[in-house]
Amino acid sequence: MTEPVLYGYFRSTAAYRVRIALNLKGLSAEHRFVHLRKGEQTQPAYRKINPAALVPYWIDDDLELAQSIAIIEYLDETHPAPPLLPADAKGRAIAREIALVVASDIHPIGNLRVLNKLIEMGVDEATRGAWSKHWIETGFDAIEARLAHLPGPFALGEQPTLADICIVPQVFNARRFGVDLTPYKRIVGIDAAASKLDAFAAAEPGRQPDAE
Ligand SMILES: N[C@@H](CCC(=O)N[C@@H](CS)C(=O)NCC(=O)O)C(=O)O
Repeated sequence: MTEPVLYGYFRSTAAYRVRIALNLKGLSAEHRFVHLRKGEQTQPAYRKINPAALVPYWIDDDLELAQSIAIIEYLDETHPAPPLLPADAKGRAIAREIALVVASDIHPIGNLRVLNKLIEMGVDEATRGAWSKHWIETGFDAIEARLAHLPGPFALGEQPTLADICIVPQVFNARRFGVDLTPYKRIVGIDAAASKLDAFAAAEPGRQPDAE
């Protein structure tokens, strides 16, 4: 079996999720970098690989796959230990609920192509920043309320799950946009607990070979 390939970018929070999952599983991949700020994702060479012009993109002997959540669940099913979802149906549903607040409700609205479109439409930098902050806070409000009823230190207890894999990169992004994290005690607690694990720490954007 040849080594799988993961296309990513150091600051891509969606690729960051997949890096954490790989590390938690102890799996390796060849990391190839797509410079999103330079627009390499929209160039023909990359569009030929992933016509959606986004990272992450996964290639192994059996499958080519876009969408971080699909990639992570595929890794979890093909390499079950340690599990990235709780053993019970209720726990799995809640982990997915939290992951989807990040991946479906927060992330797409602040994605680079959306912000680039706002620039094209004449929206100034301060307004774009306020836009991103607003949607991060809206999503974090929902997650923090949900977490209030769940045991820590991670979203669903002692072991990190898909929920934490999505929360931690979004916290990184929230800090970049200057979101005040004071109201999000559980979210900040998850980030602190995760930073103590090598799997999360090694996936941090600043530690990637393409970091700038
Ligand atoms: N829902 C997708 C989102 C992928 C995505 O939007 N990735 C961003 C980086 S985090 C990207 O490639 N952006 C390039 C652009 O917006 O042009 C996933 O979870 O994989």
